[in-house]
Amino acid sequence: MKRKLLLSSIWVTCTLLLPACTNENKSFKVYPQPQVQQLEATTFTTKLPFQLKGKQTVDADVMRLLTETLPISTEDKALPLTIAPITSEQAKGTPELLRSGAYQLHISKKGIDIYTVDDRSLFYALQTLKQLVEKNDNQSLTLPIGTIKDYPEVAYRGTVEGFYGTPWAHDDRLRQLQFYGNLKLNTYIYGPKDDPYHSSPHWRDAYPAADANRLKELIEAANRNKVDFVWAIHPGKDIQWNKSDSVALLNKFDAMYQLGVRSFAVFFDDISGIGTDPMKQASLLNYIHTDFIAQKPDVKPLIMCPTEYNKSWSNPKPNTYLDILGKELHPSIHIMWTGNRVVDDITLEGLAWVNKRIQRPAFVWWNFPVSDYVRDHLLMGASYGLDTAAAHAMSGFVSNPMERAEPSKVAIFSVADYAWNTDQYNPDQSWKDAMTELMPGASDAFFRFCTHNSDPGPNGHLYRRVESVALKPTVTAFIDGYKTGTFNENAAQVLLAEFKNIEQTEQILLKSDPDNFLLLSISDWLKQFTNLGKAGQVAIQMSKAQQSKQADEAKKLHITLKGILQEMEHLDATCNQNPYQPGVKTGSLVLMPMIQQLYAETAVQLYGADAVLSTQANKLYTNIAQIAFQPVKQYNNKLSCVRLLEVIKVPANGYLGHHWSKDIAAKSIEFNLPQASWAWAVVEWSADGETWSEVAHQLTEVKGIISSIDPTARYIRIRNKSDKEQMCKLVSLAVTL
Ligand code: 14T
Repeated sequence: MKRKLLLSSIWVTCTLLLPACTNENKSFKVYPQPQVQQLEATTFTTKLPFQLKGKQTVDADVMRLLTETLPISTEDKALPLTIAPITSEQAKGTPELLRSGAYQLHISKKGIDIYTVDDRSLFYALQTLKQLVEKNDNQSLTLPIGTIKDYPEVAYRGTVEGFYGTPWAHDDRLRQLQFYGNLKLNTYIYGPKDDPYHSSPHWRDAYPAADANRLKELIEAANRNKVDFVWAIHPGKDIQWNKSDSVALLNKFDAMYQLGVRSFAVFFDDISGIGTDPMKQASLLNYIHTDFIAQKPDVKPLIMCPTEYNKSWSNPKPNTYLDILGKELHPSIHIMWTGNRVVDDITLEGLAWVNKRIQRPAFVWWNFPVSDYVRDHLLMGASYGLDTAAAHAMSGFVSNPMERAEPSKVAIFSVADYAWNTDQYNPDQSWKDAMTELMPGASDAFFRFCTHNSDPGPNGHLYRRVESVALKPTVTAFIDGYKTGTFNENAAQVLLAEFKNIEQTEQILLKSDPDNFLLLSISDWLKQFTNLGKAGQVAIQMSKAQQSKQADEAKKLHITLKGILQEMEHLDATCNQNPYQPGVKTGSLVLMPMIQQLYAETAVQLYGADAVLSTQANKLYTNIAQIAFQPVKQYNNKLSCVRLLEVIKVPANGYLGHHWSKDIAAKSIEFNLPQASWAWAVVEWSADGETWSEVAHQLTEVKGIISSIDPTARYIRIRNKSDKEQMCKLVSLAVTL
């Protein structure tokens, strides 16, 4: 109380003319974290406006940001805001201060000095200033005193909209671009796989007028936020390598240039056939470079995504694909790279390996938090697995996000932190900062949600994330106790409290900000999260009843739990019904497995072993390495698998199918393997996995339902009976029990 009074009296006397000083010792947080931040504990408060000095002409975007941040006036008493170029003297010892976007900001009671390299520097200095200025109720401003010296570690930072699935909505993109400007991200690569004018069949054709207008709006929004709008083309599925296609591509680029695009990319990912030829790719790209890019002084260097875009898919032999690109491609052309695998951590060793082959630093395409291979999950976890020593080994760093734009901001926030100030990057701190920034009114609740919605679940990329980390030891202790007949009361209390919080999370978040776009876009997962909280509480109570030999109470709670689990399955079967991984999963790494284990274990104790259906570690029954880790889904009495994007190579005698252990007969098997004909495939069943018989059917293609299956079958498979490798896609393969 005393302190407050004292402060306000100083304030009254000082704010009349001179800026006032207070000693509030607050920490001024700037995102992304500046390279050098030397701010004193003292702040000053002023009612005076600021007057531009030095560089007087600033562009409209900078002016807008400036007037949003400070009152600007030409009155004599106004404090000077001086803008000047960074001098070589200032950059002595820190040549990074001469990079595009670098700035130096100096705040004192006498005024503000900003030193810049280019327009982007000024824009970034003001973004920093905007985060530092505190606007008080009485029109005065409070500012810290000190200096910030800042520059980006990685030259190109941002996102690549490169996922499969519904492209981002126009409004989502506009919000993203503003977000990027705030976070000093300077790159947005436009390449949604499902835009037919980006890829086949229409890459040669001009956009319809309405689409072109929307793109123009996006380009303008990008410019306002000092973001390069990079327009990418994906011609490799049907390119003919003739003059007419080269001209078609240049014409398309020219049309995009007319719309305002000043940065271009060509993607050759996920194609097969003649499009993959590295010599042809290089000569087309060099032609684009010479006849288009180099002709236009305002166009940035070309970016390309290679066909072999990760180590696991690349030919390791010398003088093959990557070496050819390295040798042939004009040195200014950037080459993208996803890491050692399609979806993976980024390591210095991994980059060093590819850089040597492509003879330039790779432009990193980080496949996180993209979820197009696990569409029923949200990837809300921390952005870890990024080598803090790797910045010098990359020319750019862009994240491929989720089909849901708003929740992707959690990861994108950290991508900004990592790419701007790489060696000081702390994934956990950055993750928490993201939550505070994105959900200021309910960051604890948002943290709880993100903590339990991180892991993608089992997937073909073998990419996993930690989830529910803090709670995991408690979960393990509780389950271990339960299995050995001891009830861990302490663990139970901790879990009950957390599940109660989980149950309330949806409500807390929506109450804090009912119209929040991020929350609206994850509403199905928030609902499922509420169910998870309810199920968890009942599961613990049920376990307690069972262990204290209250069988009737345990049975009652077991039925209650069954009801909640059915509700969760219903939501999973009715919401987010995309054709790949339909459904809504939450807490799938730690919390749901715990609940399911308690549910199953209690069922065994109450009703005997036969009550539970278990599958082969929930993986496909297969001997094909490519799909060995594909998860099996179980919904009611149906075992199914996820639809895959890639072509499966089925070797001679290769098979894929299902195995279940419960003593129960299969009612039907349902499957769809396009590009396959019965010429090589045979459907077989077995009781023991050793002796196999053919399942009789009248189908003419590898698609359909077979209902008469021997009741003793516990294995079902489709096998390549030919002596050659065969190709097929996997749309569905399911057994109903
Ligand atoms: F271009 C690449 F760098 C890249 O990553 N391409 C795709 C990308 O668009 C997609 O979002 C990402 C994550 O699923 O992986 C690549 O797409 C794939 C990956 C596969 F393993 C498509 C088929 C695959 F089999």
